[in-house]
Amino acid sequence: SGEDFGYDGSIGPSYWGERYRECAGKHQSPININLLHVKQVSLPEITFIGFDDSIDNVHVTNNGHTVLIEVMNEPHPRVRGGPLDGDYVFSQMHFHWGDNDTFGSEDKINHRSFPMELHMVFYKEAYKTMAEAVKHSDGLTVLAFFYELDRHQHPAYDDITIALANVTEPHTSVIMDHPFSFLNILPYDLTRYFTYRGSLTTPPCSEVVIWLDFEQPIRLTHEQIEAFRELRSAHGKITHNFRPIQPIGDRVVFYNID
Ligand code: 1SD
Ligand code: ZN
Repeated sequence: SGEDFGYDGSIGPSYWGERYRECAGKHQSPININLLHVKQVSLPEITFIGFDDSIDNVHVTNNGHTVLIEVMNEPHPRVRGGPLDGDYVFSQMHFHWGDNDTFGSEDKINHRSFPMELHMVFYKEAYKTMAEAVKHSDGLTVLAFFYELDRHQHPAYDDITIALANVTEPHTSVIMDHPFSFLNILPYDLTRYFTYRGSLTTPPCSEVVIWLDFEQPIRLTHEQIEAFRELRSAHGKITHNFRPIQPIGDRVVFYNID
């Protein structure tokens, strides 16, 4: 169908540029981060607002490409500081994964893939809406977190796993049974991250994203990651939903450490 994109065959990433001009742009995401080429910086501290709140009425949706976690109640969590100018308001979070645990992340570090990646998407408050923000080069920030394997279950992910089992069919949605806290699902160290200018990793691939890739991975078991691979699109199981890396071109990746 007309608006559709996918990760395989004639609707796969190498064809996105034909229908969506920006997907063939020069500042696309994801990228490989080469640690030999990053520029070390010490940016202002990031402030995470509402990340430790207990949030009710959180919706979990299978949109046919990934699983989206959305906050219905106001005020939404927000971020400021680091490389950001002004406040950015939470829009949604979602995940990218691969067929098995050896790949699935979008960005890579020294060509290393991680089995899964979390994207927390925020729009710049000054632009008022997501629709307006995506028209500006500093319109969005995405906080990206990598996953790695652990033998111990991460208890904060139990509620997500339960929700996943109830949204295996595309275009289905559930409300989480328990309050949800952003901080609980994130790694401990939020001070070390890479940041660069890039794009949405899905069509229309708009070059409007200030990416922040946190260095410390989140640790889940193989079984916890498997739960994501049970989700279905209109074409069958969503076994993988990551875009391959794109040329870095003239861009610089900054590495923030205190
Ligand atoms: O893939 C998501 C897409 O679903 C949508 O959330 C978009 C923001 O409107 O962002 C991309 S991504 O670049 O965060 N992968
Ligand atoms: Zn994403």
